[in-house]
Amino acid sequence: MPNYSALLSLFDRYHSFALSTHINPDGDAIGSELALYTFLTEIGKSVKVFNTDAVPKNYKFLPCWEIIEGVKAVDTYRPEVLVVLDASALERIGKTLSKTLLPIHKLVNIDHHATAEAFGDINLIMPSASSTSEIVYKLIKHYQGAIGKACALCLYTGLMFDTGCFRYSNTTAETHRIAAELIEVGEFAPDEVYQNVYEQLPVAKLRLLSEVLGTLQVTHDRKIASVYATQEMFRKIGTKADAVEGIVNQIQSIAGVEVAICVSEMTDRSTKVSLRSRGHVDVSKLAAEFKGGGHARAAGCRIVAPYLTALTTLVQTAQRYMDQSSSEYTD
Ligand SMILES: [Mn+2]
Repeated sequence: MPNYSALLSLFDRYHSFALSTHINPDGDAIGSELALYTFLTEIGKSVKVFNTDAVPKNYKFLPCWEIIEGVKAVDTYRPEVLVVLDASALERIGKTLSKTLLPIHKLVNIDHHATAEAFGDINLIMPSASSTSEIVYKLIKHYQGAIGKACALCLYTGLMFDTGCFRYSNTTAETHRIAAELIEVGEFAPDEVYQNVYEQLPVAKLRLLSEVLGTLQVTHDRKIASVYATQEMFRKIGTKADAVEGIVNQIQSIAGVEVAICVSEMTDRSTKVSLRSRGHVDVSKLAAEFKGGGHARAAGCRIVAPYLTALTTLVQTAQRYMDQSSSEYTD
């Protein structure tokens, strides 16, 4: 069992806390952050939350989202304790923030990524947890045994997001038990949470999806599927590169596909990469070859090369991993 006590003692010892999470925050990042914010505030702590990127529109139904501040708001503020959530490396909270947001006493790292670095004074890294929200849930339960109503909604949102709505392999009986408790305590409607998070797509996102799907290649015995998105597509449709998010999951849903790859051309001419695996290939290792990270079945990286060059390299690397995994398989 992980050691919660070192972290829990900080909740008693210190008064001022700052929280942060990774750039391009997702449901687990915002959910775990707001859950911890709500909890710490309720036990009488002074808490501030600073993120590099703004709260995405579809998380603005969560309680207290307005309290999240930007990089500039840090100024000379120094919390006693800084808690970094769901970020596999400190730099993932953003270059500026990782240099300006410094704790006086303790840096805490709460994460569930398999590739997580132990950059904190206290590290609560649990790769077996479905999400950072699940870790925060357990932490609060150890502290006081009860979850607050607002906190429950934030935790549920994180849990739902990181399990792909309870579809991914990180979904367990325990995940469902926690979800059930959160629904009871939070008194929210799960279908409304789903609608808030997933059914808020701008038309441009669907137009982009249609363009990106037009680039689909299914190769290597139909086991590797790949797509790309270009700056020209973003310009034509009038959207940003982050609209690509999630498209890789659609590619992964093709029958028989083991590895799905989605690359996006960035304005600095580098290439952003999203990877998915059905299980035989650990894509976090594949991503790590390009200084990226993530989970065995969902990972990402950034490659300094034009997108088509990056894509060719990635497909070759994925093939190598698949050859390795199939030889291990038959041994
Ligand atoms: Mn997460």
